Amino acid sequence: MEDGARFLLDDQSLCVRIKRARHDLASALQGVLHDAILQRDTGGDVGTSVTTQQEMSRAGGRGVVVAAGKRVGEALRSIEEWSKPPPPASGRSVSDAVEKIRYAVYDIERDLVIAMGSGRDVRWKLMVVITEKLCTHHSWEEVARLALEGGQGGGADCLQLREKEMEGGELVERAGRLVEMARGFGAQVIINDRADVAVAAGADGVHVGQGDLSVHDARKIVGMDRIVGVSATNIVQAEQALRDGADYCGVGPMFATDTKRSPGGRTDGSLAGPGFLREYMAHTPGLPYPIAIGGINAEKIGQLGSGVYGVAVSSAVCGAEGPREVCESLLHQLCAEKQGV
Ligand code: TZP
Ligand code: MG
Repeated sequence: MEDGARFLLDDQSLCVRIKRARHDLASALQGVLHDAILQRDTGGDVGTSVTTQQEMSRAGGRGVVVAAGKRVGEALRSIEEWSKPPPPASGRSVSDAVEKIRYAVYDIERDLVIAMGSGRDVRWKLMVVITEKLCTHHSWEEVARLALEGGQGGGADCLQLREKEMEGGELVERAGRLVEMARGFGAQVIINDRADVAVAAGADGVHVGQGDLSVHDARKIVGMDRIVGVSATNIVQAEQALRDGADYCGVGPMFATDTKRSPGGRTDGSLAGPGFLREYMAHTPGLPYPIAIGGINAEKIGQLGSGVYGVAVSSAVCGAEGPREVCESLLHQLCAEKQGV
């Protein structure tokens, strides 16, 4: 668990809590285990040859940390039981001290597992945000299909369904159709705002904004195996997203856009700009996978610079006469940036 906090998450505060628990345990057992080493007899231990299939493999770093958390809990419980004094019990025992450490470890385990996120691969290059009213030349379904098809280098590897005014029933139905379509292309589907719809439709995850459900609450609904993404407009929000275990961040808005407007008609929030993307990429520790968003089109994508990994685009694809060609151009320029062409 400590290695996970240290090397996978770069999270100093979790490292400190784990180290403290480790030291508290050592002090609680001081004296009790003093001569225990003299009883060691690995060769004569019948338990060493008992193994299970599950312990022979781990699902990545997250699997190691999850298994370690369970193991620590079980080990502490065992120490606690075996160090209980015989009756009549009086005064504080080693067992009481170990129990307190076990409870502290339960909290650490929860915070650590949450901070690790879903562990799903979200390294998308092109997320197309599908909103029906922006689809001016084709139906929303046609736009989604053309975006997924793309050109020679493939198409969108993720679709986000963003329908602010649609009721739950229709949303679930639409999300289900997108999921079915995306599966045929090996692409993923994210639902804007609605964690419940993401689960009901079997989508891959949910995207929340700063004013929506928190990452933690969205995670409670979609579970550890689905993706949770969050918008970040500044570095403070991005650092919070990291602590909350967001799988990716929508980093933006990069450019002025009419797509994200408040009901009053004004553009929401301030412009973050490509400078924020650079700041985000240079941050240590590393922040969640960044998807640049806001006003991105085939003409402007070059202004994002070579640091860009993935982009989310709505109006430039939904409103295009040729959504497929726009996706092709966006992806082509993204790959050219990466290769320094
Ligand atoms: N979040 C930040 S900007 C934005 C969202 C949803 C709008 C993206 O749409 P467009 O049309 O690509 O600017
Ligand atoms: Mg939202």
